[in-house]
Amino acid sequence: MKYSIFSLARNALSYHRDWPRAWRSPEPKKAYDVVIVGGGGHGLATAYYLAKLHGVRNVAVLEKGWIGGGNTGRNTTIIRSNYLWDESAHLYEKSLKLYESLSQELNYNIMLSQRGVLNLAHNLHDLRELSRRVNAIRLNGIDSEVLTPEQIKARVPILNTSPDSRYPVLGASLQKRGGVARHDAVAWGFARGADRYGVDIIQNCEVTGFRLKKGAVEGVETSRGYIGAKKVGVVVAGHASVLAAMAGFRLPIESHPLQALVSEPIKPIHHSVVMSSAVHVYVSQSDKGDLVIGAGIDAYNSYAQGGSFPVVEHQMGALIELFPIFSRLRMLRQWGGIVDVCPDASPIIGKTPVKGIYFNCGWGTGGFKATPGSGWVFAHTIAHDEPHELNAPFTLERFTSGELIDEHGAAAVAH
Ligand code: FAD
Ligand code: PYC
Repeated sequence: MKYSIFSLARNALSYHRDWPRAWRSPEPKKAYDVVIVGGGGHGLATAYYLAKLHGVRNVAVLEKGWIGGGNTGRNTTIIRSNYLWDESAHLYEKSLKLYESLSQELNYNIMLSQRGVLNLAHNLHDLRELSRRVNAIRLNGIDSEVLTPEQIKARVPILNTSPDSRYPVLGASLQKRGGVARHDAVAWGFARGADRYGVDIIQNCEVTGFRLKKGAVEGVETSRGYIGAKKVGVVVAGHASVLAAMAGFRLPIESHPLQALVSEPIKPIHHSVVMSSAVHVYVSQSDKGDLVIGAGIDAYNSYAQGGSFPVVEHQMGALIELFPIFSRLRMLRQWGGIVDVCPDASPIIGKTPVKGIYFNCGWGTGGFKATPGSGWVFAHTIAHDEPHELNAPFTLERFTSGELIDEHGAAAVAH
C-alpha cells in the first residue's frame, strides 16, 4: 500500500489511531494446504513466494512467539554472496539479487545499504587463501576483488594498518555489493506481503507435535489446538533438531549460541563492514550510529539465547587491536541467538523421511543474507514436491552420500 503525504499527516495528527494494521491476526483455520512452522524471515519469505509465485494461498505461518523475534531480529544484518563453491555461490547470489530489488518488490523499505564487505588477511597464508576465493567467486560471475593495504586504508581510514601491529593487515577481499539491511523490516515486509495474498500469520502458536499416518503428515499439534495440513514446511532456525525429533528423525546439526553487541551511538565514522577471521571480530555501523559487533559461536551446545563472557572479552580485545579509536567507546547491549550448524556449514533445504514434511535449516551463523533466496527455493520445493535446481544439492542425503559443500571458510569469523 502506498501512503500519500496527506495520509501520513492525517495519521500523525490522529496519533496513528487509524493507522492500518500491516497484517491481520486471524484465528487458525481447521486446516490449510500448507503450514509453515516458524515466523522468521525465512518462513515468511516462503509463505510470500508460495502465494505470489505458485498460487498456493491457503497457507498459515505458525510462530511460537512473535514474528522476527528469533534470529531474524537478533542478527547483525550482514549480506553478501562471496561463497567458495558453485552450489553456494549460486544460491547466495540469487538471494543477493532478490535483496537488491526487495524494497520495490514488497513496497517496504528494508534499508539495504551496499556499502561493501571486507575480509582481512593478516598473513601470507590468509592472503593466498583469500585470493583463491576471490578467483573462484569471480568465475561464478560474482563481484569480488583483492585490496592492497593502501586501498584498504583509503576505504577504512580508522583501521590500524600499521605494519608494526600485532596482526598486520596484508590485504583484504572486498565484495562491493555486500552490505547490511534492516533485519526486522525484512520480516515485516514479507509478513505484510504474504498477508495481502491471504496467508494467515498466527503468532503465539507453538507447534508441539506432528500427526502422521502411514509415514505421511496429516497436520500439526499446537498450543492453540490441532491444525490439519497437506504439507508442512519447517523453518525454525535454532530448533530444527527439536522439530525433527517430533517428526521421528534426526538431523546432523549442533545448536550453539551466537552473540553480538552494540555500542552507544556515535557520528558516522565507519562506512564499510569489516571482518577478520584471524583476530576474530567483525564490525559495522548502523544507521542509528551504534557499532554492531560480533565474533564466533560459543563453543558449547545450548538453547539459552545468551552467550558467555570470554567471547565478549576476546572480541573487544580484537576490536581495539584493529580500531584503537574505539577504545573509549561504551557498549550498550549484548544478546544471543541459537544457530543450528551442519558439519559442512551449509544448509539443508528439502524433503525429509516423512512425506509432506519439508525442512529448511542449518543456516548456522549466516542465514540472514539468504532470507529471500531461501524462501524462494523453499516455496518452489514445497509447491512442486521437488527441489529447485538451486537447492537440489542441499539435501539431507548429502550426509550419507558424502557430497558435502564445505563452506566453513565463507562463514569466516562467525564460526
Ligand atoms: P528465525 O528468525 O529464528 O525464525 C525461526 C522462528 O521459528 C523463530 O521465530 C522461532 O520462535 C520459531 N519457532 C521455533 N520453534 C517453533 C515451534 N515449535 N513452533 C512455532 N514456531 C517455532 N546471518 C547473516 O547472514 N548475516 C549476519 O550478519 C548474521 N549475524 C548473526 C548474528 C547473530 C548474533 C545471530 C544469532 C545470527 C546471525 N546470523 C547472520 C544468522 C541469521 O540470523 C539466521 O541464519 C537467520 O536469521 C535465520 O532465519 P530464520 O527465519 O530461519 O530463523
Ligand atoms: O554470515 O556474514 C555472515 C555473518 C556475519 C556475522 C555473522 N554472520
